[in-house]
Order: sequence, then C-alpha cells, then structure tokens
Amino acid sequence: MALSGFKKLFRGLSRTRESLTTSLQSLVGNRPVDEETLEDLEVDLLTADLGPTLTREVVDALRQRARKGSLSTADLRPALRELLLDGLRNGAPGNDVERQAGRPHVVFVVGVNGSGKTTTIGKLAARERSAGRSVMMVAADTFRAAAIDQLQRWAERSGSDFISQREGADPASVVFDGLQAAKARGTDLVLVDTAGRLHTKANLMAELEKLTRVARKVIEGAPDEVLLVVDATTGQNGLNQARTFTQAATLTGVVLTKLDGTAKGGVTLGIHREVGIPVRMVGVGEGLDDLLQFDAEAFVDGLLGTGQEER
Ligand SMILES: Nc1nc2c(ncn2[C@@H]2O[C@H](COP(=O)(O)OP(=O)(O)O)[C@@H](O)[C@H]2O)c(=O)[nH]1
Ligand SMILES: [Mg+2]
Repeated sequence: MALSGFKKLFRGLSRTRESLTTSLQSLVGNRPVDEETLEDLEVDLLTADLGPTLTREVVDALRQRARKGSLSTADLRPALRELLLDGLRNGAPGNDVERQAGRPHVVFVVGVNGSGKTTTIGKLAARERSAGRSVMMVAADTFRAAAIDQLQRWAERSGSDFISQREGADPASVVFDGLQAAKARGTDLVLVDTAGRLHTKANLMAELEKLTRVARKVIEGAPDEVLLVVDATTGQNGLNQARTFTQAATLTGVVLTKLDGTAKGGVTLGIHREVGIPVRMVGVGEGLDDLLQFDAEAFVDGLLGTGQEER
C-alpha cells in the first residue's frame, strides 16, 4: 500500500528528528526549564541546520518564558512547536502561484548541479499528468548530453512532451523553441530544466535574465514561477545557495530535496525564515511520487515527533 504523504514525510524526517530531539528526549520528570537545557536545545537546533536567526528567535522566546518561571520541561515540546510555526508565518507567504487561463504556465527550475532539478521536474510532471493536464519539458541544461537524456527519460516515464537541442546549444534558444511549441500545442505546464554550473553571481544573473527575456518574447509574463531546488543534505551551504539565487533572480519558491536520510532537514525552515522565499515542496525519495507539497504544520510535527497520532 502506498504511504500517505504525512507518513512519508515523517519517515523522511527521522534522522533530523532524532538529532533535533536528543535534548528533549533526555528530559525526565517535570521540572522548570533551566539554562543548561536551553543551551542543549540551542545546539540541537543549530545542528539540525535551522539556521542562526530562527534558532535565536526560538531559544530567546523560550528563555523569557523560563525566566518568568512559566516553562516546565513538559511544556517544552509544545512551546517549541508553536514558536517554529510562528517563525514560519513570519518568514514568507506560502500561497501557490495562480495559473493564467488560455496559455501555458511556465516554470523555470534552477539550482546548483546535483541538487535534484531534473528529478523534481520528473515528479512534478507525473503529478500534473495524473491530474489530466499536459506537460512539456524543456532541456535548457545543455552542458552534458547525459543531462538531456536523463530529462528525456523522465518525459517518457511521465507521458510529457520533450523539447531539446544538441549538447552545448544555447539554452535561450532551447527555451525559445520549447515555449513556441508549447504555445502552439496549448500545453498546460512547461517545465524548464536549467544548468547549475554558473560560476559567478553575475554570470548566473546574466544567464537567467537572458532566459527570461527570451521566454517573454514568446509568452507575455513568463516565467510564472522560478523554483529553486536545494539539496537539504548540504545544510547551511544550501542556505547560502538560496541567498545567491535570490540575488540573481526573482524566486517564487524553493523545493528542498533529499530530506530522506539527512539529519539537516531543519534547513528547510531556515531557508523559509532567513531567506524569505516560501518552501513549496519537499523531496523525500527518488520515486515519481516522492514529492510532497510543503505543509508547515506537518513539517514541524515531523521534526518534533508531535501530532502524528491524528494523521
Ligand atoms: N534520496 C533522494 N534522492 C534524490 C531526491 N531528489 C533527487 N535525488 C537524487 O539526486 C541526484 C541528482 O539529481 P538530479 O535531478 O540529476 O539533479 P540536477 O543536477 O539538479 O538535475 C540523483 O541521483 C537523484 O536521484 C530526493 O528527494 N531524495
Ligand atoms: Mg539535471
């Protein structure tokens, strides 16, 4: 039987949860929270890569309550849950980008090499196809022939159209071709796979601007979304990637991949809070249905081991 989204998320977050809840686990009995407990918790939060801003916010708030004498060890986990959810609400708005009727919805997928862009495109396409909508994949990562072939296999697997040119072709030219074809065919969703090997910020910015200019020549207002894909296993490095990409492009959302098997899943919250781009989806495996819509409550529950009974 297929696992429910929450079970998959819960399982995927197990290593992060173990590392995050070490200090909570060791609390026996019910007593007032002391400074040592807060310091242990702070280390756990930083180790799980929640990032300094969110960690400081959360620990400071808990410390204030502890000083007033209104925080016992039994309250710690529910208090932490509320504070993390508050932190997320203060981070970035999480609304989905609306689709315009009568023209293809265009999504650029960006991120460093190996972060999981092509795989995420495959999963997104599968989801869209099973909802009965048409998809086109555009192979604008032209650096290696293998990357183009990999995208083509995902197109075949998901029943999506596929547009590519030869290895080394100008990505902007592939985007132009792809969008023209999508417009002519009335495709619902266009997923553009881009290259992640752009060494400097200026270089990255220039490349993304060029792809945007070309896309707009074909479809007014394109791209509708620019999704940044970040490998969660890279922890704080992923946070830095998110910062660089926000400076180079107007991102509409982040996808955190490889949450399965990492203890650094807290970076998902860190990016949301510190970089201010909403996390839209999380990847919890290599399969077609291993992409989950981001849900702040489910995520925090998965991190803390709270609330799992109700689902
Ligand atoms: N475990 C796991 N592996 C993933 C996930 N997403 C992608 N991968 C793997 O990460 C590797 C790089 O992915 P790819 O899509 O080629 O990255 P790209 O270079 O950004 O296009 C591949 O081996 C994928 O199977 C995920 O959510 N979980
Ligand atoms: Mg790729």
